[in-house]
Amino acid sequence: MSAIESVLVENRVFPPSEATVQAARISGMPAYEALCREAESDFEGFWARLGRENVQWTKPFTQVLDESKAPFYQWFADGELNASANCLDKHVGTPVENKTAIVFESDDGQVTNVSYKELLARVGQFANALKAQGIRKGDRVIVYMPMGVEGVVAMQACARIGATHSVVFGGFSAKSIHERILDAGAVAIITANYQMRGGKEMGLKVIVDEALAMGGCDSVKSVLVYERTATPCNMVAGRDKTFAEALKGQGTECRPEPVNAEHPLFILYTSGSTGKPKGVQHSTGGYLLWSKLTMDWTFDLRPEDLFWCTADIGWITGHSYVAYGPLAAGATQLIFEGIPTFPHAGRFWEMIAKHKVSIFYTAPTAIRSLIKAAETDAKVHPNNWNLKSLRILGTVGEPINPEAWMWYYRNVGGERCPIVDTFWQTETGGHVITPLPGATPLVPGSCTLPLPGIMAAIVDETGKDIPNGSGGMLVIKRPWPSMIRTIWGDPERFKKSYFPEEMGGRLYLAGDGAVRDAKTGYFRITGRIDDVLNVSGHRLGTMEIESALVSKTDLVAEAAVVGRPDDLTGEAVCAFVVLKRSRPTGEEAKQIANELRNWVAKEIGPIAKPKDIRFGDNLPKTRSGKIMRRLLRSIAKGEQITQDTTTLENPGILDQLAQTN
Ligand code: 6R9
Repeated sequence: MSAIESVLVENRVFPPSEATVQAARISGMPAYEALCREAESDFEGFWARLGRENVQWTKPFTQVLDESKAPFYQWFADGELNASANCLDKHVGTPVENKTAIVFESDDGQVTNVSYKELLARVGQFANALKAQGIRKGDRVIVYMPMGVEGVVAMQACARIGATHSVVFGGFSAKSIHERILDAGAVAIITANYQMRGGKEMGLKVIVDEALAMGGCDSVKSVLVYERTATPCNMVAGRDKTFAEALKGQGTECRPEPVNAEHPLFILYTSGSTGKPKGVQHSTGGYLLWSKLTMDWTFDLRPEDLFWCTADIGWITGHSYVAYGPLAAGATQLIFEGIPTFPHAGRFWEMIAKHKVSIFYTAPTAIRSLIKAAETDAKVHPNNWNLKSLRILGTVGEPINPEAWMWYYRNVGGERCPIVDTFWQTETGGHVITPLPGATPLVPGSCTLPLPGIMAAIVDETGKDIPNGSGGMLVIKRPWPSMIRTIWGDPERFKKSYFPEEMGGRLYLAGDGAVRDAKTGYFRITGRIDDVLNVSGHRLGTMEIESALVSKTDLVAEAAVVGRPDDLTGEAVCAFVVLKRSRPTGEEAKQIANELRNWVAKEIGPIAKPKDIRFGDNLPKTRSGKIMRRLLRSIAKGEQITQDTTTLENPGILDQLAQTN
């Protein structure tokens, strides 16, 4: 049974225990419903109240929502604040000041604690170093860093001086960095000499050098290099400085630069349905409000919690629930440098026990791979560790299949901890549809109900509501503070991608299919409806991988990429390739397939490597020359073709492509 089919027949319900309800911030469904009613009856009043209660403004806002330039919505537009001050300075003089902000565990298991006070000093000093490099409010700075305190310091320091950061995940290639430097017009890059993952030292600076050598990067004036390891790396005189050099002589006090609520806090690139990644631009005020408030609501954060979000700062989850949300909420959080399987696949459980983690937030793909590991090696099963400190579990990034949900619930949460299956996107800035641990009865595989103020719905392609029980497209009908503001440098694409005219131009189109339960109204996400794949919780555009393949011009004539279901990674990348030479078979096909995989890894990053590569003399096309992707999807799944193929230019090609190479 497919994951989606098994979700559709799911009927187990897990209500929160009475004790959990009693102790929760949002206590029981009536409290949730009251908040929803408040948002419905006085939308602006609701958000104004939350904006005042959760954010410190250097200049209070008087406007709440400005729709005059819709769909370019503005929130709290005349207010001023600083995001870093809201994460750090705010706690000075409160009990949080001396509390541990970050417990860092390195790849090799060394632990360092950083208090809020120390973090503030480090961010201040780094902010001064950035200013000394000539970096100013409004400048764009690329951050290409390993997981660790320094990455968070770099992001916070940018925010402190009003520079807009654009974090690039450490697994992305030189080409990807190059694209982002050009698109963002970055003036500086913050990176590390190496990163440590699974006991291996991997070069980061070398990839930055390669990106800068690709040309057109004159905007980049400086590169700051964190020396994560003692191994030297290439340094370019006049351009590159180590952190130690840059920080030398800099004081730890740096006045946070007040910025307008709509000032771009960051740009984060994500895959869309064309070849070019989209620079999702976020605001400061609305974004910060939601990352802080969802810490309180979705994770029901308490002062004594130890919060652990396993996401890398290179993804939106690492922005909202590592770099900003936990700090704004005054939490103590664990940051982990390494990978879940090193030195053994029980590392996560071991770390939860060692640090007494109480809130654990990870991706379904990690859970599935750890289930597999525990099934083959009893020594890494979670039951080898004491996980009693856990109070709340969460998932993010992709639909979780009920089997994995049940395993997580039983074996990690001891049937005691609510699981918050949080649906959201780079574009939404924070959670939008999710259970509340002290209110929502849970159904495995369902992200349940929208957060108060989030007007989620399911509609057809004209924007008309679809009754519960039938599938359609997920939309959000009203703006919300942490929503994407635009695509950096491409407002037209923003409008077309997210507020299509065919639907009236005012509904936010998420790009996911969904269905609501006929009785409960619970949402179930059925997956992307555009050309975006979700592989291990990472978004990949099929067009992006196709462009990477055809850019190997000496070999590839044509390529089409589709997804197919995969037990471990959710979806897997499947590429159909026509070569410029004759179609290879046997060993030779394997060898060329490997060559192409490595090529894609170099062009985009290892996460984009196609799992399957099939070669054909041609691709199935309509007479007008359109590639029939739905047929390719069926072939990729190994299904019998039952669709009508009479409009195909070359029906014979299907048999050839169906043969595995
Ligand atoms: C936060 C994040 C967004 C896409 C989204 C959807 C999928 C995320 C999900 C989920 C089902 C969940 N997705 N959370 N699908 N249930 N709880 O992952 O952002 O990288 O932009 O990906 O991920 O398809 O559209 P991002």
